[in-house]
Amino acid sequence: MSDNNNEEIILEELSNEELFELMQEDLYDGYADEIKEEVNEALSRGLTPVDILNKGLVAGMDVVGADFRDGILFVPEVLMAANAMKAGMSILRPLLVETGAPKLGTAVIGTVKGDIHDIGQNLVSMMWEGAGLEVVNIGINNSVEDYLAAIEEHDPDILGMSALLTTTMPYMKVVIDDLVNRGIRNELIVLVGGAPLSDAFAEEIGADAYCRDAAVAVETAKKLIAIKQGRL
Ligand code: B1M
Repeated sequence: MSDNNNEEIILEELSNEELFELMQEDLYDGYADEIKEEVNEALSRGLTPVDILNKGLVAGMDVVGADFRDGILFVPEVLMAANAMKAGMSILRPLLVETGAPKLGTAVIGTVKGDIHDIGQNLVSMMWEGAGLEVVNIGINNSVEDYLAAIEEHDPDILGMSALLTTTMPYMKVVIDDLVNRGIRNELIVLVGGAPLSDAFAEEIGADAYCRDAAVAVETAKKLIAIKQGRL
């Protein structure tokens, strides 16, 4: 989709399906400004933030991921797509987090050492905030010491860790083993996520659960906090 083509498109005239398709194409092309306009148009039609996220932005990023894997796209293009994704998420964020849900507890979340992918964990942070968790997002490339410092400072109910690379996911076990050695593992609910993980991996490293996506992260957090607080 070129800028010229975009100028000819009147967003208001598109069907919802066509609008989602345009969002996917513009995300692929890394057009942050266009993505913002399209997200705003979708919102003005009463489409829900979750639908806009999943049917527009995440669906576009899935295509980016496949073409990156197949050598059709390279890091600079993927970075532009990631920027466009963040531009769209910045509009949706306040809508996703301000649901007035009662406070559930506190969570610390961060991507593990060696890994700079943060879109997924930012999304989980937003959805957790929307569900009533106070979320401390410590960003990317976190060492054991970074996680420990955040745990000490914020005393969370949940520790969330994200990894998108097969080479960085083993670091989650390094963090959990350290928590065990310090005798604080059982004070925390440890949830892990990221595309290359699985339920079996989470069990193997001693996490409480693997969360396939942000919606599962919300359900799992609510359930395990209720158990921790003796409500289930
Ligand atoms: Co990278 N990258 N990347 N990348 N990148 C992947 C992950 C890859 C699968 C692409 C591919 O080959 N198809 C591949 C990994 C292969 C592997 O390990 N098996 C890969 C690679 C190889 C690399 C580099 C090594 C490339 C290179 O330099 N040669 C490099 C590594 C850098 C590093 O981390 N050290 C690299 C770099 C990058 C960019 C910087 C260009 C950019 C990241 C920008 C950013 O995040 N700010 C990038 C991107 C964007 C991707 C893809 C295309 C998209 C990731 C994404 O944002 N998805 C990705 C391909 C893919 O995943 N299909 C790819 C959208 C997001 C909403 O989904 O992150 O899965 P996701 O999050 C989901 C769930 O997984 C879950 O909930 C989220 C929302 O539903 N979840 C959690 C995630 N974290 C959670 C934590 C929780 C709970 C749930 O805690 C409780």
